[in-house]
Amino acid sequence: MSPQELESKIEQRRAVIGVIGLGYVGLAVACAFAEAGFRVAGLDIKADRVATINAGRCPIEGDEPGLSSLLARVVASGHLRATTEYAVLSDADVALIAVETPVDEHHRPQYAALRAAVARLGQHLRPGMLVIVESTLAPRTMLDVVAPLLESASGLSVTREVHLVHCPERVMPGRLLANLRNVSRVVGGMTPVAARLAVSLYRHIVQAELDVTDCLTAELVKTAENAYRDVQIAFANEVALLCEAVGADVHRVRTLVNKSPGRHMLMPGAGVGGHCLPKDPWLLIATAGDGFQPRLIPAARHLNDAMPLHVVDLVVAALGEAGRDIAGAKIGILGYTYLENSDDTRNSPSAVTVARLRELGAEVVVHDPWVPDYQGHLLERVAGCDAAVIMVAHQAYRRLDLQALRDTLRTPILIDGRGIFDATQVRAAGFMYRGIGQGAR
Ligand code: SAJ
Repeated sequence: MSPQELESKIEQRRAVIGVIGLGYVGLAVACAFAEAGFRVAGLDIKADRVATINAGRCPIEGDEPGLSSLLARVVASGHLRATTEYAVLSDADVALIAVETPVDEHHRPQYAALRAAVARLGQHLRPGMLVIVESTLAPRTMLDVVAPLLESASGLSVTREVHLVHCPERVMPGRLLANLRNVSRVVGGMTPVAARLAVSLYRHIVQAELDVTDCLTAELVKTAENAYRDVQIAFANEVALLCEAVGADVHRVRTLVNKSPGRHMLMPGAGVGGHCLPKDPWLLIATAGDGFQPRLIPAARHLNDAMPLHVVDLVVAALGEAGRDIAGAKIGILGYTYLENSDDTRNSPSAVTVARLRELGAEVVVHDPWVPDYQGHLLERVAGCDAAVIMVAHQAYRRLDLQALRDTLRTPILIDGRGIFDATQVRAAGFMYRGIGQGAR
């Protein structure tokens, strides 16, 4: 199939698209292309996930506006079918890879899923196909891992016989379809023709800009945009720790800093969780090699990862002032998701705080209105606790009845990990109050 033939198949929506990996990224993009009128074969190794999708049900938990109804529609219309069989790719004109690319405990990229997907795709690759990798990749992964593996598995050249592109996803839990449609995308082509074909494809589902570049630049943009945010948050956290040390209120400082032109200091907090920020900075610097030793980006990661433990320090100090030891104390953790008003618990900072408190001998109860295991009546859950610790800025916690909370605790300590309370008001309600970045007593 020539590029011209593929381009006209794409233009006329006759191109058959295979999407490998039906997680929150792959499933959303599979549904979007199906909605645009393409025939889409979704591929996943999890047979139960495949069965759920073919039954027209969405396997993604949480509140994803429009996704469940869209999935039901495109499955009913026959535009989307899921399978575990890679053989369906033999009929595909486009193959899109959206599998996980985690890092291990040493922060090194784990490409087992990516390698498996590329190798199995290679066995069904035909000349003229367009292959797009949406997974987030360390710089040079397309050149050093994906391209060689695809060529050896297929016997085809990724510069002359097939078209290879890296188009990193920019979705966000809770806004999967909205981001997919409205956020600009970087289209990194192994060749200009590949990039042009990918642009003609994405034009069917993306209303925002499609910025054409090369694969390496696309890898750097995605990982750098998240490392950038992680460093910004780490800066806010370091200023918060400084404010505690010198007896100031970081929220007042931040408000006034942000009145200075061009300043946008982010919020200090109890930690940085989720599927992007804890991982992408490590991917960004993973292939730096000996010629370059990153300092700022790892330091920011370590600083942010220390914040859930800093919350424990605040709890221990407050208990000490109240004459209680952490061992044998009962601590109520409010919030277990990684983000406010979300049900997503991936890389939850609260998990780190809870583990450490238990290591120190505390009994810990967890409440979170968005997590089935931790739902329930808040005041009942934290009754008899020696401290209530705000780990997530859920709307439900902003409306807390402080007097009722004070009456149900055994020791009236409130630790504010997300700056959602006014220290003066909390103290007026009879609490001992400690907040991240709030050194003023
Ligand atoms: N956080 C802070 N302080 C802040 C902002 C966030 O401590 O000022 C914490 C949050 O509590 C959370 C973590 O950082 O634990 C991540 O929060 P996030 O708002 O960055 O949300 P994410 O992880 O879903 O980030 C996504 C990313 N989007 C993609 O990867 C496509 C990120 O690039 C976006 O910048 C971010 O959404 C966004 O702007 O909403």
